[in-house]
Amino acid sequence: MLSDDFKVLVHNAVGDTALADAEGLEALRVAFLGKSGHVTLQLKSLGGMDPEARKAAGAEINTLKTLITDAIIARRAALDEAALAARLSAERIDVTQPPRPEPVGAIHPLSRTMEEIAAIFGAMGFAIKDGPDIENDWNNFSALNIPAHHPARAMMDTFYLNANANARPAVLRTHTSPVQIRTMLNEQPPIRIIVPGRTFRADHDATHSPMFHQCEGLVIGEGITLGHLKGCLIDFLRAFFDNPALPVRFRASYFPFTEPSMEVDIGWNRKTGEIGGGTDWLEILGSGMVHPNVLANCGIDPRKYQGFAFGVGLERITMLKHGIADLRLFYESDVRWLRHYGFSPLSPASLHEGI
Ligand code: 2NL
Repeated sequence: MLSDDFKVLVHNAVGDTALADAEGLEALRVAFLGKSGHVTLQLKSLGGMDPEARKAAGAEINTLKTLITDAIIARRAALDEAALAARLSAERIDVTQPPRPEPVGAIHPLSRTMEEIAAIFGAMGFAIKDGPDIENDWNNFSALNIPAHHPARAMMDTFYLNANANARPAVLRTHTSPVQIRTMLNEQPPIRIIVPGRTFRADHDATHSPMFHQCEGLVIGEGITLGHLKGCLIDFLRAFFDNPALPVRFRASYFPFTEPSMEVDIGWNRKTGEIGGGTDWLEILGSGMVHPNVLANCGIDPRKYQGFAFGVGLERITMLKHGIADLRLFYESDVRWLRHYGFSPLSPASLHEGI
C-alpha cells in the first residue's frame, strides 16, 4: 500500500509547478524523478512486496508518476513559450519603416569620362582593349617609328625599370599605343579599337602628373582615309561636349607614328572659358594616318591596309567639360571633392538622351 504522505507530496508538487520558473522546475524534476527522487524510491520499494500488493501499488505509483511528469512538461512548454514571446516583442523590427539616408558613393570624373568615351565609340562599333602598365621599349617606342635618340626616350622624360647596361629596359608606358601595337601583332584587320588607361611620364607640376590617363583609338582596314578620321573625331567631340554645332578644326602637325599628322582644336571663348562659343581655338587631341613603317613593324601590309589613330588626354578633357581647375585633386581621394565633382552610380553614361 502506498503511504498517504507520498500522494500528498505528489499533489502538492503538481500545484507547485504552476508557480515554478525554469530552475525551480528542474529542481522538482530531480526531487521526484531523479535517481533518488521520491517516485524512484517508491518504485524500488515494490521489490519487497507480495505480488498482489505490488500490482496495485505499481499501478498507483505509475499514475502519480504520470501526473507529476505531465505537469512538469506542461509547465516547461508554457515557460518556453513565454520566453519566446518576450524575445519576439523585444527584438521586433518595423519592416514598413522608411530607410534612414545612407551615404551613396560617387563615380570619379575620370571614370565617368572613360564611360562616356566607351558609350560614344561603342555606338560607332569600336571595341575596348587594355594592356600592361609595364612595357618593353620596342612596344612603347621602336614599333611606333620613334627614333633611337628621340627626346621622349630620355631618362628625363620616361620612367625606366631595372635600368642597367645588359638588360633590355622595361618602361612605364608613356602612352597607351603599345596596346595598339600588341593588337596589330595579334589580330588581322579590320581593327577598330579604343584603349583607355593609365600612362606615365617623368613630369610633375601644377598641370602635369607623373601618372595620368589617355585614350587612344585605332582603325585599320582597306581604303580607310583622312575623311574617315575627320568624320569620326568630329562626331566624337560633338557627342562628348554635348554640342551638335561644336566648331572643330584640323591643323597640320607632326608625330613620328602618323603621316600626315593633325592636331584637333575645338572652338571656345578664352575669356569666359565657354566651350563651343567665341572665336578662339583650343587644342584637344592629336591624330593622323598610321605611318606605313608602323603597319609594317606589326606585320600589316601598308599597300593593302590603311588606318587612322588618335590620342586624347583624359584629365584635360574632363577638366574642360566640368570646369575642374586643379589637376592634382584628381588623385587626392578627398571625398568632399568627389561628392562635389562625382557622378551618381545610378545614372551611368549612355547615349540615350545625349551623353
Ligand atoms: C596626343 C597624340 C596620338 C597616336 C596618338 C598612334 C598609335 C599607333 C599608331 C599610330 Cl599604334 N598612332 N597613336 C596617333 C596620333 C596622335 O596622340 O597628343 N595625344 C594626347
